[in-house]
Amino acid sequence: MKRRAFITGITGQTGSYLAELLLAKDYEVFGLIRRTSGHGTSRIDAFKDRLYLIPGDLTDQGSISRALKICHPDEIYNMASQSHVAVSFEAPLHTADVTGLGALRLFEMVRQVCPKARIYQASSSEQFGNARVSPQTEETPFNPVSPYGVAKTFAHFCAKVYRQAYHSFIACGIAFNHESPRRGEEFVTRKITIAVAEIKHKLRQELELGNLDSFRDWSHAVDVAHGAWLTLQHETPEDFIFASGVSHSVREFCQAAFEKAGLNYDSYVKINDALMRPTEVSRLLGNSAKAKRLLGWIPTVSFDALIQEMVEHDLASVEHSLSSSVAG
Ligand code: NDP
Ligand code: GDR
Repeated sequence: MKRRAFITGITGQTGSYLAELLLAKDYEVFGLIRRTSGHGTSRIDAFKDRLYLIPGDLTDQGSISRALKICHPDEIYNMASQSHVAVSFEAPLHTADVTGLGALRLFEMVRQVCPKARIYQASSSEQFGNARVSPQTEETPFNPVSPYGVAKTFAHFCAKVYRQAYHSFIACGIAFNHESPRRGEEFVTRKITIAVAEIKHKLRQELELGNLDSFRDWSHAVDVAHGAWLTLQHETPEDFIFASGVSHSVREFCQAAFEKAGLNYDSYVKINDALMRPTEVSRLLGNSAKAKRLLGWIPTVSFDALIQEMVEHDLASVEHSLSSSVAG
């Protein structure tokens, strides 16, 4: 019998890559999908006919329970969240409800409906906040500085409590920033690569950014999706760091992305103070030694190759829309 996986956040960046990976491994893939007024499935449209999509929402406990009863999963990947850190300052209660309580609702419904299922919880390097230790490992204390970071830390500790109290199989992947051509357009890397493509084609003249001097440890979302799957194949539910082990500033990302298109970022980037956050995580660097040792996880895409792929993708999509508008 085929293994069954249930993915929350299947329409998001990492959930969509994970769905493809699981289909390639011959799983039956179910996904929780929430109702929106628009067409929110662009990342999974190419393989949507091979998925089973169940309407629901992490804020609606009944819909989670219903979905679990429909799909009887062996593995559950909780990728859904209000995942934008800056937005979490504007909508802290919503963020707590989806990202924090939403995870707990899922853990509790799984305990009641299908207690043998294995759960992957998408934890985040934002939980470290301004960590006092570098690089960060699974043992580094959490010190979150945003409503998003607090909500993810709440979910992470709930996972731990359910493991201890009920022997639930809930494993947490503490992922550092991961990007791709499917990254949401409001995150800094994608905002930059789209701007590079539009500036190159003279559709605009500048890019407004906030803090250029924060450092992030960037990987490819495909590698993190692979790490999530490996996490649930391990015999015991544990925490694993998924990171590249190299940290770069937003400025360095910007410089490299503009250079890929033969441009100098300094001529186009303007600082807008309104894009600064009330509190900022200034530097993150992850140590994935445990994931490498116990799971055999290896990040396959370098910082440079990631930027190259994103810039090429966004240049191609601008060129495509320009040629369609000429043809039309
Ligand atoms: P995205 O923001 O791209 O995707 C978020 C997903 O959650 C979307 O499918 C979205 O659905 C869904 N979602 C949002 N609110 C709800 C809700 N109330 N009920 C059900 N589904 C909901 O995130 P990523 O794919 O980049 O990240 C995946 C997970 O990993 C997230 O939990 C994120 O917080 C975490 N994470 C991400 C990192 C990164 O760098 N990308 C690093 C560390 C952790 P819709 O399409 O309808 O909006
Ligand atoms: P982050 O990612 O907050 O690390 O959270 P984001 O890309 O939003 O910001 C990275 C850094 O860039 C700075 N920055 C800007 N950010 C955005 N979004 N827009 C701007 O215009 C801008 N200018 C500068 C930010 O201040 C920050 O320092 C991501 C999310 O995917 C989370 O869900 C995930 O948990 C963490 O990564 C790990």
